[in-house]
Amino acid sequence: MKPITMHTGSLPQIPWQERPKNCAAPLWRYQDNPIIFRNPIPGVARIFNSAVIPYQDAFVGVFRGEQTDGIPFIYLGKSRDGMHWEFSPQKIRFVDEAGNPAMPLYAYDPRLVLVDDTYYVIWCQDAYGAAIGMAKTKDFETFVRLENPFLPFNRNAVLFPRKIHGKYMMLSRPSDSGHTPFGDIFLSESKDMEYWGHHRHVMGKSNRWWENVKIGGGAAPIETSEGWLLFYHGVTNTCNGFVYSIGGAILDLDEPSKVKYRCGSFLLTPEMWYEERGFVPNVCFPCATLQDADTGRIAIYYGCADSYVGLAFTTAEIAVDYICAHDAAGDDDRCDGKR
Ligand code: BMA
Repeated sequence: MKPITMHTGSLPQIPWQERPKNCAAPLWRYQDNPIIFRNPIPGVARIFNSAVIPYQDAFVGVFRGEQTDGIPFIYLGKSRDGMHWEFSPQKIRFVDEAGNPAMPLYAYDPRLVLVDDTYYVIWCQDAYGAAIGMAKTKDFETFVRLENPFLPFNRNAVLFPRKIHGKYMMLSRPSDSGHTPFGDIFLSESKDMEYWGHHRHVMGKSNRWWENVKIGGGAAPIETSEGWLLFYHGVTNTCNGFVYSIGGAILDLDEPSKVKYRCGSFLLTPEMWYEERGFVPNVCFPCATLQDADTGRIAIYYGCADSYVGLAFTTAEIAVDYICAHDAAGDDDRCDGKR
């Protein structure tokens, strides 16, 4: 195995379970999945596609809560161990810079990323069609809205955890306003977290069955000695609808629009009851990771069948080795994505 290091902090309390004996897969599921079931709080039918982060010796998270009226919003959760969660009964109240309410019409698929000393929440919302919303917080009590970074239609915006060459970096997936039947991952940069430009193509759908319809960024990229380790989702179509699998790629550290390695095989695909059965069957949708640089451990949080939250594990070595060993990156992936 290559000596892969993660340029992230120590997290000795990371949720963890050893790889089962005889497991050849690069990701293995937590044996007590799902960690969040249906009807988690009054008025919320399902929590899934959610993101967590370490905070003050414990964990916090932003959770997609599908209300009983069918409208998704984001709820705050707290946990001591990253597996058992308590949710605020009220949706997160976003405000503007003056402290006035600034709620989106709806909000779903949140990501949560710490850059410098500020936590950013990025989600999908309505802005005359599906688009990206953003807010910042330092204390998980006050959430201040930022300008929407991109024009509609767009989904799956994922912020990098540090600036590169002095610029904030964000992945996104231009789309349509429905159940988008296409989609590639793009990279945009910003000097101030307000104006985004220098858009680059990172990678597109492929001719491999599990990601031949569309792809989208998942968890915030993890900085490793080999490059930015990205867990993303890849989608195929069947006579019974879309199937969402988890894929993996490694992006160039200095120029992340260049893909160094891209795994030709999925890392995880729906096969457990909570992934195959639910409100939308056959969905594994990664939105966050936790990682411990000391041990190389990675815990991946993923939405299951638009109904539950699941946890899967890997290590930096196992994930990077698997992606490199099954590399299928083409010229279109390796180039800088500028045309
Ligand atoms: C996508 C998003 C996700 C969802 C997935 C499967 O378009 O809306 O939130 O998990 O579809 O339904």
